[in-house]
Amino acid sequence: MTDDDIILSELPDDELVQQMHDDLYDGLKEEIEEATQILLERGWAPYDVLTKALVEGMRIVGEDFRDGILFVPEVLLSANAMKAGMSILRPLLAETGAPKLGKMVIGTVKGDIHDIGKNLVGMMMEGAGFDVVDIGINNPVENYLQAIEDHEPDILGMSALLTTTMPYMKVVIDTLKEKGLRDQHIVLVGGAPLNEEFGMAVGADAYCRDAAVTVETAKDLLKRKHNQLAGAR
Ligand code: B1M
Repeated sequence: MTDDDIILSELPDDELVQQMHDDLYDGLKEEIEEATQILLERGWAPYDVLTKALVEGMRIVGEDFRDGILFVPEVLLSANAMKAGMSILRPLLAETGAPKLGKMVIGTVKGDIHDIGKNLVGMMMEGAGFDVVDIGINNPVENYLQAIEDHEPDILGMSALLTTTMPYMKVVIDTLKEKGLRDQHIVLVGGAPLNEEFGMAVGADAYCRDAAVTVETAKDLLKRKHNQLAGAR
């Protein structure tokens, strides 16, 4: 049977998810959209579609990119297919009647154009009840400063996927310190090459391994900040 013969809606869940991994690998945007819809119609939680089908598929793409089996043009197609699936899930994940917990500005640092992880963090934060201002990719420090001035966020989030761009997070944090702004914001950093030690070394409040951890960390640190402020009164 060729891929053309496969009727996605006839596959059982486990085979459909497997097929989604293959379709993501092959950058098949329309198939990813269709399969995402099918899983939702079958009652899958949006978060499960995101993590089990899309993120896991991208992990496999990442391995073969690393090993020189896939190249930039192919990975771009995979990324576009992933984004198409994510845009179906986004409104569902963001559906929450809860009062707003706080505001986050998030962006990928200068020199870096990876945005899937950042977008996912933004989606999950919205879903958890935060207002999210996404300033996009390749952000010099001036963009972060401008966004802070414009939006007065509780939290500043930075993403970096390259070992060459992650040090730029320190440039942003040091500039916030110089301007006396650092203590007014919780600074969270994330991205595949980072770790806890790096987060501490650049002066962030926390390193967040993934989107779910970002949500928990943001809630926790915000609560602590509110408690501190209440205690100081
Ligand atoms: Co790029 N790339 N890429 N790439 N790419 C990596 C990062 C790489 C690890 C692949 C590899 O193994 N070789 C490698 C970096 C190696 C290194 O620095 N050590 C790499 C490279 C080398 C490059 C180029 C230099 C390739 C080239 O041109 N020769 C180039 C750089 C371009 C640039 O930025 N200047 C490049 C380009 C690209 C594409 C454009 C083709 C595409 C990006 C498309 C897009 O984003 N719109 C791409 C992709 C897709 C990848 C991989 C395959 C997948 C990244 C991804 O989307 N993952 C990646 C391989 C990998 O990571 N293993 C790779 C899925 C996503 C859900 O996970 O982004 O980790 P992730 O996000 C997670 C967490 O990290 C965390 O939560 C997210 C959700 O759970 N998180 C945060 C992320 N940001 C956060 C922010 C927070 C909190 C948590 O704020 C609070």
